[in-house]
Amino acid sequence: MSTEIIPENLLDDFDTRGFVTLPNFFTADIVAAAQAAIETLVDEHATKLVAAGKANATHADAAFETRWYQLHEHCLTEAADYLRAELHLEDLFGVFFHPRLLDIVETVLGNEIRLYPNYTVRPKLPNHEPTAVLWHQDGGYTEHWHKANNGDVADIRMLNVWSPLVPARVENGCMEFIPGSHKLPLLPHEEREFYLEIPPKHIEPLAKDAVAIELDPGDVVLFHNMLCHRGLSNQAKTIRWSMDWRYQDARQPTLRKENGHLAKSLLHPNDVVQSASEWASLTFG
Ligand SMILES: O=C(O)CCC(=O)C(=O)O
Repeated sequence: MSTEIIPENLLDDFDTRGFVTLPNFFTADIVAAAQAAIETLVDEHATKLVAAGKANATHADAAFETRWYQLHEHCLTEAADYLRAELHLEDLFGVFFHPRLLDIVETVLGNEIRLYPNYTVRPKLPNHEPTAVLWHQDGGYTEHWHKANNGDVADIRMLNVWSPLVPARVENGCMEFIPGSHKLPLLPHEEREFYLEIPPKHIEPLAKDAVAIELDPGDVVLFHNMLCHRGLSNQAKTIRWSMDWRYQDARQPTLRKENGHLAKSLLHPNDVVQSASEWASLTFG
């Protein structure tokens, strides 16, 4: 593997702060393909909503940034907060299995890499509590929902990736990170109506150092599984579409019932997802 493709100081920054941003990482054609893939899903969804009498039109000419809201205007409580099982689309292969991204992931995780069974597209609606993600460490979810124990979670070697499909700013609900918080053990997570949350007494002393991660389509941020982070609420009038996914050292258990999909491997090269059509033939899990 050539080292010149690895941004300078990536490993140092990642180790110190728990995250690193890669501006302009995906080329315009990869971003356009991902947006088109999501538009196809929105189209299918629109047809179903109209057929069910929940939307009065498919709003086919509406902009990507507004259509999801227009479709759900009369059934907001039914709007999906995220899309997961739907993401086995040929046009998303270039994102999840991006060779240069996987080379960078390899420098952190080693050469056995799985796409972890938690890959998501989020349409964050304006002023919509179910899509404002509260302070958490990803490990908190694995422990709480998947009954892993705290120690197992802390040992998981995972790299999270987040990339917007529209410009993400504080106003429309970008991510916020607490630099260095990945070095903490797993903090308590309490169940709220829509998400888990690190309770105020644990997070408030840390949150004064939080930084907003404002990114444009094509930009990518890599962050540690134990980093304290949240997705702000969307105060704008348009939808904040984004993607988040994770890679894990494939030699470890996922601590979930799903096994994910192999992205890179010297030990089992034949089990690596090879092509867009193979990705589209697989299912979430
Ligand atoms: O996109 C968001 O608002 C939250 C995403 C998140 O918490 C994550 O990727 O772990």
